[in-house]
Amino acid sequence: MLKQYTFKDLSTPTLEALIRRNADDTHAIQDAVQQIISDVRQDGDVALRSFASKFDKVDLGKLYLDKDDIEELAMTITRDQQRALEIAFQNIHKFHSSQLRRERTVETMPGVKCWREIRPIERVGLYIPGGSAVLPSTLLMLGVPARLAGCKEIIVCSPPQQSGKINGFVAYCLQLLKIERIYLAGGAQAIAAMAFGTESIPKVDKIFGPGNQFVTKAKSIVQGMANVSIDMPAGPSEVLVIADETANPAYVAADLLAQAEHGPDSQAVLVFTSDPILVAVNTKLDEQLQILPRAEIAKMAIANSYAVKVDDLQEALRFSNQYAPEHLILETDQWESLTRHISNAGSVFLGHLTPESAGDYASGTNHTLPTSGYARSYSGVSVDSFVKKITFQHINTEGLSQIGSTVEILAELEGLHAHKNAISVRK
Ligand code: HSO
Ligand code: ZN
Repeated sequence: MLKQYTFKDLSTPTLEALIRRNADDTHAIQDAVQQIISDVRQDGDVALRSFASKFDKVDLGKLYLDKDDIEELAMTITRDQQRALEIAFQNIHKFHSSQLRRERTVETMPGVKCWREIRPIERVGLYIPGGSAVLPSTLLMLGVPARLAGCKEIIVCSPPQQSGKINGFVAYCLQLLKIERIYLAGGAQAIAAMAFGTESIPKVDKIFGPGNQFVTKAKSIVQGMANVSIDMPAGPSEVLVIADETANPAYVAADLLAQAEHGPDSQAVLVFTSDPILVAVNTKLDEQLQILPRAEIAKMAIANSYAVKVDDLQEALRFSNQYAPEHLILETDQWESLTRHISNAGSVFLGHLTPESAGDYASGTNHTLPTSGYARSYSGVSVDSFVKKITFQHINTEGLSQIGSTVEILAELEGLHAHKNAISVRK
């Protein structure tokens, strides 16, 4: 059963508390992660081996698997499974290919030309979560745009299984992406390794990938220390479903549970327009939970979730825009007229037949998205995340005479005479 609130009865502090998530008020996560980071910085591979034995219950020699191991593991999956991964790969590739557009040169004044050129980030680090669910789909979501961008070195880290290997699905995705090595490191320690480098794992320029609260915290800490940047805070996953009388309660419940099964700290929020919807969704939640293999995890996430009653769809969007969900699903016939009112969301799923699962795996959009309210200011991962755009300019004789006095006056008013002289000396 979802806890229930009514939007118009919420006081400002209650509303703020409701939309706040993963706050780590006690700094428990921060402290644990700081320790892991300093251990990896200090002891490199030795620390990684000891974390693998503590967290992943495996004693590792070599901290990576190469082409031959990957090939062998990839052969363990069925042809149907390979085919499904190939279709997902192709759709993600098709959608992301459209993102690399060249911009035109702009002549801001006669003889003054400015433009931008795209360059790949040279070394990128991709984090593929393991833990209770291994997510080969995440490797496709990060690897495809990294390849399209033309990144020279793609470092992949994922926690090892107890066998000291990775699963066959991840191995097959590595093959699709033509990546020949995977490093066996998980959690905050993998993030620290990619940020600072160890004997085995190269330091990267930018770290990508979703993870639990530890991974997300590690990303935010290292980006301030190691001359490394990150894609975004992509922490525990969340969904907000808006449902009106036209919604099918079984679909709504299924979408909430698809989110809830990710982890106990996931959040699934239902925004509904009349009481019978909530009653029906709660019934379907109970029914579907009974046959869900990950019911225990999903139940914990549902306990960490809630439902909000609104007067109408406009009010639903007011709440949703404040919550800024990672995923937003509009389960209403009215979805078309609503989209222009969406101002904060990572990825949006429209109508009754568009579950988030489609985007999680195979429709083509990226599933690495901002969580915890960061959709207010961040976009999801795309090819853009893997490139820099460098500005260029060229000024000719005419341009210098056009722009010269403007720059001289501005330099003078800022009291920066060397700046002024860099123009004057050329005239
Ligand atoms: N919902 C997750 C992505 C995912 N789901 C991977 C299944 N596998 C974060 O967007
Ligand atoms: Zn998912």
